[in-house]
Amino acid sequence: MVQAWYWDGAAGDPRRPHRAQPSRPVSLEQLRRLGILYWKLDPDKYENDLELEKIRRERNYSWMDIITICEEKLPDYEEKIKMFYEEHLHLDDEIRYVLDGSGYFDVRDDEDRWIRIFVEKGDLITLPAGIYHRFTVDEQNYVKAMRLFVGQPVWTAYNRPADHLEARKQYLTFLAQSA
Ligand code: KMT
Ligand code: NI
Repeated sequence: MVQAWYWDGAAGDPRRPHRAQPSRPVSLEQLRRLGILYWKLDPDKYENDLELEKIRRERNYSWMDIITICEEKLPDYEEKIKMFYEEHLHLDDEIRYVLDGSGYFDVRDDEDRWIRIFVEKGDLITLPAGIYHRFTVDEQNYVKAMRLFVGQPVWTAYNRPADHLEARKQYLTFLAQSA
């Protein structure tokens, strides 16, 4: 089960859990209302997994690669880590399947509060186009993830504010309807 909670808003190392106190957990149902999709899969058989193939076929997640985020393996590590944690949106869904390690996706809820989603080995998560979000590794400093994409990937991140973009407007329309 995916673990998610409201972020505490405290300064300091983003790699720490930053759980609001008292804790305010967030359910899968709440995440779904924000347009976030989640599956739990067996990451040890990702190269030959019918369940994964089915999801990819049904949702047209045709493109994929694998990224390893750790200081030794990722070129320009510090710079990329900083970019991942800048609040931004994309024109397309951000789809990640965690094969090893773990980290945090922070997403804005419908009242602009940060929800922190802990993703670990076996978690496949889709953040909808137009949602403001950011990512950080946790204190393990290590995550290996499959990046999936509908068609040819476009990695452009639009840092906030990006409210003029059509993807943002469409997402806000979606939010209003799903409330
Ligand atoms: C991104 O775009 O934020 C990343 O690829 C990092 C997260 S991968 C679990
Ligand atoms: Ni992103």
